[in-house]
Amino acid sequence: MSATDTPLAPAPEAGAVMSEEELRRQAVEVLDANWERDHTVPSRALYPHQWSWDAAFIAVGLAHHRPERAWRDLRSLFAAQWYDGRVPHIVFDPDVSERDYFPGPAFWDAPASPGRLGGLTTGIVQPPVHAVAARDVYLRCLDRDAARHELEWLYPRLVKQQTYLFEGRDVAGDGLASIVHPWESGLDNSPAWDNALAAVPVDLSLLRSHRRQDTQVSVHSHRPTDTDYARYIAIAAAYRDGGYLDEGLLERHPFLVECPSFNALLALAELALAGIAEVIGADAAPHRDRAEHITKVLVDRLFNPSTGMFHARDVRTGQLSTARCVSGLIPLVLPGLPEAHRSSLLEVARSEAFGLGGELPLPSYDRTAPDFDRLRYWRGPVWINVNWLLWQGLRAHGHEHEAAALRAAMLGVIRRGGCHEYFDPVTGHGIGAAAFSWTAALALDLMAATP
Ligand code: 2M8
Repeated sequence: MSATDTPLAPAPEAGAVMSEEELRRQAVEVLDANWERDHTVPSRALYPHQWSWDAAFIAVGLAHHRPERAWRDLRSLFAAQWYDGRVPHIVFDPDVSERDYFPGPAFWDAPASPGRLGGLTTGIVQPPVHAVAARDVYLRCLDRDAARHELEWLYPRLVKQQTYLFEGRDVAGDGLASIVHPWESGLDNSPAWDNALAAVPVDLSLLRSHRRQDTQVSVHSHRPTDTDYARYIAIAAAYRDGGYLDEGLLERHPFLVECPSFNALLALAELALAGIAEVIGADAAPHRDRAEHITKVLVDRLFNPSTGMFHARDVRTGQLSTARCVSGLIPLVLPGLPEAHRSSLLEVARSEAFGLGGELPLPSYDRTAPDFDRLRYWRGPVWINVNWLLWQGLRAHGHEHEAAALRAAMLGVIRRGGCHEYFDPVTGHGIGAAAFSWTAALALDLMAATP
């Protein structure tokens, strides 16, 4: 395999722009090629298993193409849910060799029954965007009876997922969920974790005993540094060696952070669950109450009036990060966000740091920061999933004009570069894996929406 995934459709000529029809064909081709038995892989070479939040974004796109696969993907993921409610961040495909992805099942050594229901998995989680996806897929399905049946299967599992997060992971006891690993945020090497990570000792010898696989199939300078990776391995090993238990984490775990994006999505999931509850005849009120409560705590604990946006909080020190990351704008997805906070986030989003309204989608990190890195993964590049979430937020708050501009900017980079994993925030060129599932899926969703 080459350095990145081989594009499936012929790459457009330099400077060429695909028509929406051509993009639709490419997106469908990517999703079909990445379908594996009962789930979609994010990318064949780089990520050959099923990832949790990827599965949700992918389901949103599959709803436009193969709705039965959207439900299948979500079912496969939730079939691997642990008894305590956690939905693992990766469900490993037993047919993929341990050598093809690190850290694989042998490293995670997830407990056998009764700790989990089935399947080889990791023991950490990712942002809970699945209820939002399930509601979206339901709304797209023409066969409402069949879709309601799927929601009836998913609902208790989604509720368990939420309960695990807001009870099991409320490490600080303040009503917000903590992440125990940067991978749980989905924004792996975001500068949001730099302060908290600085306290984790770096043991580079871990990279001799555990060989990185990502840098074999991707460009090293785009991926997290070896220093970061050594820390990732140490933190994951610490959680694993503690039996994946969440009691007493504050006393023993080296990385505990409250992420504004993770918690905003936790609240948004409650709103989606309220909608699902109405469809299947369950009680929607507790979900709305919980969404309101999480939104309030988020505003009280993670908003910094001097930067006008949200920041990650290191639970071990109580300090808010000073980094201005796109995760700090994601609470815009919440319809119940107070007016002052909504307008403050918009101001930051429109500023030079993020450039909402410009030709390119928002970068993952403040463009004006001295350590802004246009190529390195979540430290600058444009990602379609977070922009898609912001687009939803803009629409929820009635900012139709800016939502339309952001939609055009997202489709613009994908039509020029193809369904890449991420995009250069200066040139808009596609980088990372070339046939990346969530970009393909969300492109289908964006094209189906009214501008
Ligand atoms: C990236 O994360 C994985 C670890 O989970 C990796 O770098 O190997 C992130 O972009 C994450 O958000 C995403 O879910 C995953 C698969 O696309 O890749």
